[in-house]
Amino acid sequence: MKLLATLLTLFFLASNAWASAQHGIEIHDPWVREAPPTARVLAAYLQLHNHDDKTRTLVSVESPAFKRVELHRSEEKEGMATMTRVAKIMIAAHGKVIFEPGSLHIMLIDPVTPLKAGDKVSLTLRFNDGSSLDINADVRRSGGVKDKAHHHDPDHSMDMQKESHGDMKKHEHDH
Ligand SMILES: [Cu+2]
Repeated sequence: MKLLATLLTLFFLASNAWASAQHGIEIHDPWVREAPPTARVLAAYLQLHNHDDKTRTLVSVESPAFKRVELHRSEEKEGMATMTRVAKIMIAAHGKVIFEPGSLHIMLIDPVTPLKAGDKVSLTLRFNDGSSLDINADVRRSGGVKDKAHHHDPDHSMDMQKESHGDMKKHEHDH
């Protein structure tokens, strides 16, 4: 049983997914968007899967790499991108919640040291039942998803174009 647990851990680490048998929560593909070294705020994204028969509620996230961490949702209101703080996030039984650019994100405030692509950020996800889950998020340039909330960086839109080219090529190969 212990060996199985070790093998499962290795599997999840290799596929960049984290699971907690304790409460049936699985985290997929956590990543932090790289920002200029002077940035005071970064955003983390991930997918939360709930394999349990009960709703799970994420109440907070902590990281030793940041002074403060908040749960946020980006929205477009009357053509303006806004961010609202979210107190908790419910993950329905056998449901999933996706944190992605332009929508839900984990707001990482005041980095202890500047982070760059390739670095790892450890995050602790806390749930309302007192349980928690430790994960590592990769710092990356972009997730390839269009981000309406942080669209003011001209260099960044060039990255987006490069990425969508890459995706198109991949699709051609698939056919
Ligand atoms: Cu935010």
